[in-house]
Amino acid sequence: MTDLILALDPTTRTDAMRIASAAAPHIDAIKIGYPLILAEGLGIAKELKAFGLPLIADFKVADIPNTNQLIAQQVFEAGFSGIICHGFPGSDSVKACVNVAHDNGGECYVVAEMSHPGGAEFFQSGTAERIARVVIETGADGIIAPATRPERTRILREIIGTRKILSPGVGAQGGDPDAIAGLVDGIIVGRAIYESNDPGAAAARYASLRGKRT
Ligand code: O7M
Repeated sequence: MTDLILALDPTTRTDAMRIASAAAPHIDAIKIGYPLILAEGLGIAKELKAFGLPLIADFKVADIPNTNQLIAQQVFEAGFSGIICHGFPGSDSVKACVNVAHDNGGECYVVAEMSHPGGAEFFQSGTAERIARVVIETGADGIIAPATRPERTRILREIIGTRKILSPGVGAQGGDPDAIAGLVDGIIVGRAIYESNDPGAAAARYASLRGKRT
């Protein structure tokens, strides 16, 4: 079964906890990043852990290896089970995040290609494919690849084999769960759940649409 990952990007603790609570029975993981953490602080991670779901830190870490390592250490000390970094800084920077993640029993995902229209500008000149190969070289756990362009995600799947693909862009960005769910290990859904009048029902609907990984 393809996982359903909630992108929890509201900017107040009250909204975040209300939405997480309603969605929790229907989702497999929660991803948070700058919107919520800059608004409410890193401590929100420990509160969200109470839902008993894997918690992924989406900081798209993109620095030199030493700084990446320092950031990743803070992430896992805060209670996260996964971290997302960028691949374009190079394999040594990715490896720094992978090492800290694995030392802490966690996972590291690398952004290979982004889902928005501008994501086609730089990632599609061979960069995404090179980043996918960095994932293999560094032992990272998988990639982030676009639900908005299943044809590109299919190409990246051929490079990364059985490593995981988590795929944002379903819902608000127009990605079709039917077109992507069979190709990936997890779909990431944000606004289509957290902006819904009934986030629990919206999460249940995406849970029923995500299908099986083929
Ligand atoms: O469903 P949305 O569009 O409201 O939210 C999508 C989430 O996925 C949001 O948290 C984005 O920051 C994130 N995301 C993308 O939308 N596109 C990408 O290419 C990559 C990510 C992401 O999660 O990167 C790790």
